[in-house]
Amino acid sequence: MKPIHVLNGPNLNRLGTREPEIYGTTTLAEIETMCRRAAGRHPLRFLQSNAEPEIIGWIHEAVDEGAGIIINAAALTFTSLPILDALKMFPGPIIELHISNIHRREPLYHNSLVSKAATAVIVGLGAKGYPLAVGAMLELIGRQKGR
Ligand code: DHK
Repeated sequence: MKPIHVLNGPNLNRLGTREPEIYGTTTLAEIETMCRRAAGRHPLRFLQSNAEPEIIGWIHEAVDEGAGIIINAAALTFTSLPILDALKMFPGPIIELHISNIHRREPLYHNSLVSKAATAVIVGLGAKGYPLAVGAMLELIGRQKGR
């Protein structure tokens, strides 16, 4: 079974203490546990980096061997054309995810480049958005397989 890639961008390794009024107090390790529980027996790669090139490398890895991508590119969502270009190479479903509702925040956070390649977008559900995205991804790849 091809894995689902869950990719996390800059500063998300600080979840738990980072601006809890916006991002809550759930840590990234706890989010990983929630994702693995939601994935059940389906293989899952759960990764975080503060470095754009590393995230691009993982998208390329998913292009070669992944079933689906769930991506919270954090601030790179609004700035990174290289990440958008990499996502455009991915043949499977892509779910863009944000813990906060970016559309209700400062205009800085309104124009997502990732959305231009995403199949679907989840925002504002807090850490719970992650296991929900995994459940949705299992359906999307199941549907894709069943086609
Ligand atoms: C996380 C970040 O780090 C911000 O730069 C985003 C996103 C929002 C989130 O809500 O998960 O814009």
